[in-house]
Parts: sequence; structure tokens; C-alpha cells
Amino acid sequence: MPSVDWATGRFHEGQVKRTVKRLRDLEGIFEDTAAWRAMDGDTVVYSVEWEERVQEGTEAGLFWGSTVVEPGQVGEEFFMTRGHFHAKRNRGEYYTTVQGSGILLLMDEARCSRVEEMAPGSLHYIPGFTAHRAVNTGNTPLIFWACWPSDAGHDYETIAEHGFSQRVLARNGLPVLG
Ligand code: S6P
Ligand code: ZN
Repeated sequence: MPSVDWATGRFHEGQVKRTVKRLRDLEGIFEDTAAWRAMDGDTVVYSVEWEERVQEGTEAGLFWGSTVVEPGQVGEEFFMTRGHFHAKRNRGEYYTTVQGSGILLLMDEARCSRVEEMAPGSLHYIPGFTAHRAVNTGNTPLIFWACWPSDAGHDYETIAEHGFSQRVLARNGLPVLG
């Protein structure tokens, strides 16, 4: 049987896919372009592991995976995921945090945004039509599990083009919305 290490957010076995996002992969995501350029592009910002028991695009299936967002900042902005709408806009998702502290930034298609605090045990229901981005506001890795429909798909282009309507910035080490 496939199994996971609950606390580290990693899989022990199973048909696992893995992606690593480094600073060089995240051009245009952070506000302070000069600070982004000055940093080592090899720096890992986050990694994702997930299991696909059914083929991507299959209707009515589910995927299960974890994300580890490393602690860090680009200029005043905390390390975070790119963020996306689901390509099939009405598809929702669950996140639950196992370690670290962060902010889940949520934004609807009218660009109205809201935030939920991520802390060990926090459970987040992300409704359809809602872009989502996880921001690590602490100084340890932010680890969370996610479950999403196998036909949700990912629309990164909308965020790449227009971004989120709010950013999470560090002021005196504390997160503020900018
Ligand atoms: C998938 C789910 C997560 C993210 C992961 C990385 O629908 O929301 O597994 O893929 O947290 O974020 P992003 O925005 O780079 O996909
Ligand atoms: Zn998602």
C-alpha cells in the first residue's frame, strides 16, 4: 500500500510525481524584480509531490499531494506558490496544514481577495472559481496536504498576466497585506 509521512508531507511509495520550483522558475511572480534578479536562481522556493491514481483529466477522480514552501523572502515579499485558478473553474479543493505558518490567499474572478491563516491543523476549503496561493510567513517550511479533482487542471496564465489583487509583505518581520 502506498503511504505518506504525515509530518514531512512526503510520500514513502506509490506512483508519485514531483516538481521543484526554484527562484529562476518564478520570473514575474514577485513584485521586487531587482531583488529577485540579485538572488541565487538555484534557491528552492517550493516543491510539490502528488499521486495520480487516474489519468489527469479524468472526470470524478481525485488527486492527493503535498506542498513544502521554504521560508524566505524576495525583497519584502515572502516565498509563496505561483498560485492558480483551476482550468475547470468550478472545481474546488481542500488544503490542510501540517507544519509552519502561512497565509492562504484566495481571489475570485472579480479579483476580490480574502485570506485564511495557515497553521498546524488548519483546514481550508477552496471553492470553485477561486484562485489560490500559499505564502510562507514563518521561518520554518510551510507544509500542507491538498486534495483536488483529477479534471480540475491548472490555469497559471491568468495569474502570470494579472497577478493577485493583494500581496503578503514582511514589515518588521510581520506579514501585512499590500
Ligand atoms: C493543486 C494544488 C497544489 C498546488 C501546489 C503548488 O491544484 O493547488 O498542489 O499545485 O501547492 O502551487 P502552484 O500554484 O504552483 O500549482
Ligand atoms: Zn489548486
